[in-house]
Amino acid sequence: MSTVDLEAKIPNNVGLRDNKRLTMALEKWQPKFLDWWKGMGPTDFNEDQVYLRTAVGVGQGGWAHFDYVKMPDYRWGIFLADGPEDRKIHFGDQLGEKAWQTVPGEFRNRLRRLIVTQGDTEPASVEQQRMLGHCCPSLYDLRSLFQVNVEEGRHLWAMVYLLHTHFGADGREEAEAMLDRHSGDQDNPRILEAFNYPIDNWLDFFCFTTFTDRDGKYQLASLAESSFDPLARTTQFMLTEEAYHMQTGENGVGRIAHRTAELMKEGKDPAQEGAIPLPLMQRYINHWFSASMDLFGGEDSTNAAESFAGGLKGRYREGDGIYKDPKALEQSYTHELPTDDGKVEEKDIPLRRAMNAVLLDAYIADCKRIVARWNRDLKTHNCDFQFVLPDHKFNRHQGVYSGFRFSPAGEPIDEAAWTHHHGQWLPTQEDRDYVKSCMVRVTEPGKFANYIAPPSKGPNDQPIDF
Ligand code: BYC
Repeated sequence: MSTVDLEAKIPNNVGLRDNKRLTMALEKWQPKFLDWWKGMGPTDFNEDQVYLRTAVGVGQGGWAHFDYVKMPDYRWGIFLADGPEDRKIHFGDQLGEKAWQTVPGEFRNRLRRLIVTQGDTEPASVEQQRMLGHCCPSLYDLRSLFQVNVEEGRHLWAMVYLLHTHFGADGREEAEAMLDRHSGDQDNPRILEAFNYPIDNWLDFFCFTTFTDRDGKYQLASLAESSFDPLARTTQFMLTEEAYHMQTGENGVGRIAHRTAELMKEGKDPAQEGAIPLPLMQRYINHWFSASMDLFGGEDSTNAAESFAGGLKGRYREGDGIYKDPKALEQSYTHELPTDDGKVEEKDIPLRRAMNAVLLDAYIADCKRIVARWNRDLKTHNCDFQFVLPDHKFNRHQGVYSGFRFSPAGEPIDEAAWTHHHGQWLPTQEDRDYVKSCMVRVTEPGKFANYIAPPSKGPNDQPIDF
């Protein structure tokens, strides 16, 4: 197992102590990162002591440590998961060859683009969530928010490490640019669309961490298969932290729905109690799920084909040997394609070109399991309402369905039908105003805003009023 240097200014298991040039470059970037955090992160809470988990190692058990820390003093470290010395490439054109420890020239631009795109989402999400602390439904949730935020900061460090180590001067420039772009900025926005959408309230936050962080899981998992070993090992370790973010989302949406169902069971109208009606929640689910599907890119993509062929990005769990053809040259993928006369027809494309769609399918199946769990809980309250994930064609802005209109059930519709109905399918201004009115700030230990049920336990197995 690699040694973790926890005493270093930048905790790491990548041997920074022995690489003075890299250490100097990263130590030059560090104050810029801190300035960004202080300006664009959860700024008003920088003097507070927060009970946070910090990564301190890469072993299976005991990889993290909990303690009180002021967020700007959080020890953002660089960690690579351990891996075999003689790892082999297990998919794509170079199947069976040795995994690369340095970037092959022919893939330099493509790899840099993937790393920059991944890295850009991390600070973007912190920026999107920066005001939520002011209207936290409980101290428990406030802590969770900050946990997610500092770990997204660490994920940025992980990508910056790769850029500084393997991409020379342009890598350093890209690392700076990630602090210059800002979520929602008119002139210099974040790269991917969903990372420019506002997260104004905790329902947005929990839907985002359920659906958008879960895109993160699938993208990181596909990069964790990469033939570029440092990228594979970096993203593998990021996945360890990512699980908590998705749990925060799933539990958060579940707790809001639970509270609404509880009130309904008592014969109360959630809208009169400062709680969130289930149809309104459904519209937020529709919004964040469809926005997150866009993050997979186009379903028919030459970029995806080339990334797969080059061994840069694999399928979900590619290394587990679950796919028949690790070169993906023999099969095709059947798409539903919209036609100009308002219908949908099936078309086969070579599997490699459908790699984004294949990853998206795995993601959708995962999201369905989450929704089924929420629905089971609603049933325990004798609630008839059930959440439904919209069809993959609904409300898409990227890929083969963008520019076409579909209902949540996946039926092609015309513009007039869309205009007439979309207020029933996606959050309206009235919904946003109502949700905003529910966002009361609660900071007494063990107390929760009326729209959300308490969790089953506190952080790190502490009591709920911790
Ligand atoms: N918005 O060939 P196409 C996370 C661009 S989330 C704007 O169809 P491709 C996290 C695309 O860049 C995970 N632009 O798709 C979650 C391309 O532009 P160029 C983040 C978009 O390239 C929560 C053009 O359209 N990680 O970690 O195969 C909190 C044609 O693209 C969008 C990654 O994304 C969009 N939605 O796939 C914190 C992994 N979609 O290059 C963190 C790295 C596509 O022609 N990124 N475009 O100028 C990738 O693997 C790929 O870049 C994508 C796109 C999957 C995003």
